[in-house]
Amino acid sequence: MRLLLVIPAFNEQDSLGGLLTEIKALPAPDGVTFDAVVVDDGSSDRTQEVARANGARVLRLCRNLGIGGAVQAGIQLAHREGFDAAVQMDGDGQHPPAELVKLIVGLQLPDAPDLVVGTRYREGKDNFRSTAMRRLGSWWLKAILRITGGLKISDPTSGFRLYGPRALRLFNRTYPYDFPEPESLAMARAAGLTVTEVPVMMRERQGGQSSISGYTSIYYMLKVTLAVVLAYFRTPKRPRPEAPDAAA
Ligand SMILES: Nc1nc2c(ncn2[C@@H]2O[C@H](COP(=O)(O)OP(=O)(O)OP(=O)(O)O)[C@@H](O)[C@H]2O)c(=O)[nH]1
Ligand SMILES: [Mg+2]
Repeated sequence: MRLLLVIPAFNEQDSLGGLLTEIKALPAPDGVTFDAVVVDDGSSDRTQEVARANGARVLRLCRNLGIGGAVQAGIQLAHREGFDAAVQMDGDGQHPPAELVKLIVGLQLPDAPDLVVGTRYREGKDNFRSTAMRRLGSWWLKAILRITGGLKISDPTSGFRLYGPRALRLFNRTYPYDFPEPESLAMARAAGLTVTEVPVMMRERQGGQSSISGYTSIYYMLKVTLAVVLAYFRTPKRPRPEAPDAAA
């Protein structure tokens, strides 16, 4: 199985080197080979140089497309070059490469899910501290996804995710522009894809600055809520089989 690691990075010069070093040191699981691509669309720091210096392939877009455009560019690359799957992971180091294997494991099962979300909230004890506002936002999105699409995902904003072949085909064509994670889950559901989750460890961003703060988070909640509800109306009204838990 050929896997492409898609790493969106916007001004992540402080974290990217460490992340890519960890990826290089990672033993590939049996039957899996992986390549990494850093998608940089207009960083004003040394993100691109750091990526190249650490041996990563760099997809440099001519203008800033936001996180959704960056991720979709990586997905389109995976699709065009015939990769079997892609894993999205943040360039800020929040997603430990050692956890990757937990996402991959389900793909090799006969009833492989189309999309596997790494969740930070299902490790028994919570392995990740986030602010009360973010937790509230996550709770709300979780509820909306459940009510509208019947999706049971405990970490709807997680950007640590695996896209199988059908998800690559879908998101090659269309992917949300900004704050894409919850909306893309609703889109996957609407398109009849199976979505599952596995518990993973996450950590704090290793440097740089978050793209979500202050007023953007209010816009985020409104926009994503509307988008998820609208995706529901596009959903064909027929029952869908549940995906097996990839951790099982
Ligand atoms: N290429 C590209 N990457 C982006 C853009 N916006 C954000 N990213 C990257 O997408 C990843 C996720 O963005 P973050 O700002 O860390 O969002 P987050 O992880 O939800 O927020 P924190 O928990 O505060 O880190 C990071 O690696 C960013 O560098 C963008 O416009 N273009
Ligand atoms: Mg982050």
